[in-house]
Amino acid sequence: MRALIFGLLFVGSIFNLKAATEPTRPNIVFIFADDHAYQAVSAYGESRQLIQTPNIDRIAHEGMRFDRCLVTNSICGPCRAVVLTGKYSHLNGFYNNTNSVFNGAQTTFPKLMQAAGYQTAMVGKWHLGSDPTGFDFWQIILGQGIYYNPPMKTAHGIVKTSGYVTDITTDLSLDWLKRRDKSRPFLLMCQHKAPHREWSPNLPDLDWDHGRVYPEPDTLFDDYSHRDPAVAANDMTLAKTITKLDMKFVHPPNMTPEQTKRWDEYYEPRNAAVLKQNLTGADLVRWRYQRYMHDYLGCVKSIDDNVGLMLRYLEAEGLMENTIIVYSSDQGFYLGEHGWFDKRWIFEESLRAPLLVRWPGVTKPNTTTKTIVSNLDFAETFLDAAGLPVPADMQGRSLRPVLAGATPADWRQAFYYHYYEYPEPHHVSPHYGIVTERYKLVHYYGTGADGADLFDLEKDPHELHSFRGEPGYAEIEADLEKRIKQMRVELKVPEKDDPEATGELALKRMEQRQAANKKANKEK
Ligand code: SGN
Ligand code: CA
Repeated sequence: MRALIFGLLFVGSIFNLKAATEPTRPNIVFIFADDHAYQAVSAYGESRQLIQTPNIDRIAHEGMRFDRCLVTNSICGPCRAVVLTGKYSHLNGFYNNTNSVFNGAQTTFPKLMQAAGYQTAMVGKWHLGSDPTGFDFWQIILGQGIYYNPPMKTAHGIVKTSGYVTDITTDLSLDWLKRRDKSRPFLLMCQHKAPHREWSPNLPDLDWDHGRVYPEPDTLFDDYSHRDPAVAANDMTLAKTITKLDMKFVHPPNMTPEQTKRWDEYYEPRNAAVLKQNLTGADLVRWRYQRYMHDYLGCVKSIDDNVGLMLRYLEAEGLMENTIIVYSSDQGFYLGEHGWFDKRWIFEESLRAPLLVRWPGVTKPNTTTKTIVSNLDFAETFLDAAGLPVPADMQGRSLRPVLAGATPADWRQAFYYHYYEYPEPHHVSPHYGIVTERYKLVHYYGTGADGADLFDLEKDPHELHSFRGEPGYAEIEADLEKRIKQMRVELKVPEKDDPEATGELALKRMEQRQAANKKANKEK
C-alpha cells in the first residue's frame, strides 16, 4: 500500500510545474535516529559489515560523510538540547535525562527559522521534558516512547497510533510535507525512536537476517585493565546488565493480540532452544551479542527502508536540488565493543555520531572528511544555510565551508567533552576531557574516586590502555591539561557543577517518592 502511494506520487510529480515558484532558500530535512551507531551504517565501512543501509548510504554517496562528528555529552536529551541551541549542556541547562527539563523559552534554531518565514515541523522522539517550541506542527512520542502503537502528544493532546514507530514517524513527516505551503521553504525534523533499547524490530522484519551469525567485535571480552577503575565500574554490559525484555524473553509493551502472535512465532521457538542449552559465562555473552545484533540491526533496517521512502518522496516532488538532507543520530552506541551496549563515555563508539549530509551545489558527491565537527555545529549550519545570522552566544560553527571541501585554517583542532548523568542508569562516572585527532585526556570525577586516563588513538585505536604517566607522555599530558583549562574558560564551563547536573538530585527525589508510595500502599 505504501509503495502504491509513492508510485502515484511520482506520476503526480511529472505534471507538477512549480519550478518557477521554488523557494531559493533551501529546505532542510533532518533525519535523526536514536542510538544509531556509525558501526551500523554501511557507508562507514566498518570491518564487521554488520548491515547494508543503501538508502542512508545514498546520502553519503551524493554528499559528505563525516568521520569525526563528536557529541558534547553522549546521551539523548542533552544531545537534542545541544542540537537545538548550538550550546553545551552547561549553557542550555539540559545536563541529563534524569532530572533536566528543557527551557523552551531559550533561543533555538527552529525558532529563528520559523520567525524568518520557514515552515517548521518536529515529528517523533523529542525527549526534552517540556513541549516543543518553534514548530508550526509537532507530534512526539511520550518520553522514550514505545515501539508498537505508540501514543503520541500534539499541541492538542495525546493521540493514539497504530503500527510500528519508525513507519509512523515517517508517515507523519510525509503527511506534513504533503500539506505544506509550497511557496515557502521548510524545516522538517524527523526524529526516530529506533534503534533505542529495547531494540524491537518491525514485526514483518523479524526474520530479516535469516539467522545470520554476526562477527564479534575485537573487544567483546575487554577486562578493563590498564585504565582507571572508573571504566570498569559502570553497569552497561552484555554480561551483567542486559534484561529479559532486552533479550525478548518478555513481551514489549502495547502489542495487539495479532502483533503478539507474530512476535511469539518468531521468538518463542528460538528462546526455548537457547534455554535448553543452559548457557553461562562467555557462551552466554556470545549468545546475547547475537540476539542483540539481530534486534538492533533489525530496527536499523527499518529506518533505512523509511529513509528510502523519504528520499523517494523528495525526488518525486522535485525537491532534491533545493533540500539539504542530513542523516545523524543523537549519539553513538556500543555494539558489543568493550562488552557494552549503551553510550555516555568519551570513547570513540559513543562519542562519534554518524553524520551524512547531502547539499547539492555546496557539497561534492562521495566526499568524506576527518575534520572534528560536532552536534554543536548543527544549529549554526542550518541558520547559515537559511541566510540567517548566527547568534554570538552559540558555541559551534557553520559546517558550510567543511561541506564545500575547504575547512578553514582556524577550524577547531581540539574538542571539549563533558558527561554528567550519575549514578542512574548505568553508573557511568561523570567525566570531562579533551579530544584531539590523536589523543584524549579524560578526568573522571564525582564518584569519590577521581582519576584520569590518557589515550593515544594512533597506538591504541580501541582505547584499551592509558598512557598516563608512561615514558614519553609527560609533555603530551601537560599540554592537553593546559588546553583543557583554556577550553573550559573559553566555553564558560563553571568551576563547580550545577547541582542539577548529575542525576543525584533526581535519585534522591525518586527514593523519596518510592518511600512515600510504599508507605501509602501499606496504609491501604
Ligand atoms: C533508558 C534505557 C537506558 C538508556 C537510557 C537513556 N533503559 O533508561 O539503557 O541509557 O534510557 O537513553 S531501558 O531499560 O528503559 O531501555 S537515551 O537514548 O534516552 O539517552
Ligand atoms: Ca539516544
